[in-house]
Amino acid sequence: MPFNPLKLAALLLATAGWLGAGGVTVTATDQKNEAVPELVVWLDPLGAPVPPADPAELAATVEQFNEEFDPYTIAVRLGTKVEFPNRDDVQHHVYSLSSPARFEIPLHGGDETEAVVMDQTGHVPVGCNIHDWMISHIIVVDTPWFGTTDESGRLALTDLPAGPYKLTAWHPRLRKTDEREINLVAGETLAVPVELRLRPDRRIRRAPTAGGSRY
Ligand SMILES: [Cu+2]
Repeated sequence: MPFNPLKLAALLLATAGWLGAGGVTVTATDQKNEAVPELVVWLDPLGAPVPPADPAELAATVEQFNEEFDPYTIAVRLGTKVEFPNRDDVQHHVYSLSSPARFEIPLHGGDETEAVVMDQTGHVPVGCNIHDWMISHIIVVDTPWFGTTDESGRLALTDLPAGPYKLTAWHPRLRKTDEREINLVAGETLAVPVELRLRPDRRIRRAPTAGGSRY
């Protein structure tokens, strides 16, 4: 039989489709049917191993700017080195008393940076000893598939192997994580509406001189 490159290409495409990737789009709303931004979402494969991490991807940044942390919520993979650059000219004293990561780092400003490696999964709330209103939440997960919802409450994750997953959603105003099982089909994007009951926002408002609140 003569070699037919077109047939080979078709076969490869079919194989890729069979083994191929699916996606998920999360849309998060609260009890007032308003979009929920800054929701941390991650997918753990059920019955399949997670692919090993690329060391180059194990990096994240939580900066201090205008006397706030940015971002407010972030998911990182286990083993990620989180850098804390101080973009302000004032001093910050970044700390966490959490069990996955305990640290305390004085940062004098002018882009001074220190880093902490997140080597345990879980919730790492981060504060500043000097500015009580400053808070950030780092969620350390053992999967490469995670993110946070945008201003419209949406998050799209693509290129996941087809199969079953546990989808977990976390937000500082949730009483407990929201968990559900989903099944991803190759070549399809699954729409997952996530309806949440959020507690009132009890965050201490930031200094009036430093601009508006996020909520
Ligand atoms: Cu501070």
